[in-house]
Amino acid sequence: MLTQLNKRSIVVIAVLTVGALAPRAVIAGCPCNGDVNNVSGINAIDVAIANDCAAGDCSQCVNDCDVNCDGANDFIDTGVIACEAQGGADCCNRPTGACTGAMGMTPCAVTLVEGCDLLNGTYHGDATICDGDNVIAIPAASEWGLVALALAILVSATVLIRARRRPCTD
Ligand SMILES: [Ca+2]
Ligand SMILES: [Ca+2]
Repeated sequence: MLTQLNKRSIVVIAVLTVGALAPRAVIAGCPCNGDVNNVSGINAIDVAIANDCAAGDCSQCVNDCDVNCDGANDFIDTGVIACEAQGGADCCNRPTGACTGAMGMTPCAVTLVEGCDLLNGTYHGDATICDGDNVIAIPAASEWGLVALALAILVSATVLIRARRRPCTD
């Protein structure tokens, strides 16, 4: 029999594993419109406006500053606009990573490489995220798969062993 703690641990591990393995959702119908001030197409001013919004001041957003339609105004939107301003394609579905030292962003911010470069930050690679001000690397999906498989085998073995031992205990 699994204890409550074990059940909770398994649920947490499963959620983390599924989250890490799941591809970024493509939000149907999202216009991915980087022209957030609705003036002069998409340029560095839109980047600055979205950056301000991610930092808490969305007063200059005429169009929605949640450019990738994920429900959050963050530095990923800044990166999406920077990508579009530089003529990039499919910017709302590009990989993201941790960026440090970029103008107007938090000390460590998750964004697109285009946004990080445009704001003179250091991009740490697509498989990185921020833990507060620090950059951490996410294991590749294959590594997560192996971890999940190893945990599943361990849990199954534990359950089987306990089930066989139960009549002799208590
Ligand atoms: Ca504009
Ligand atoms: Ca967003």
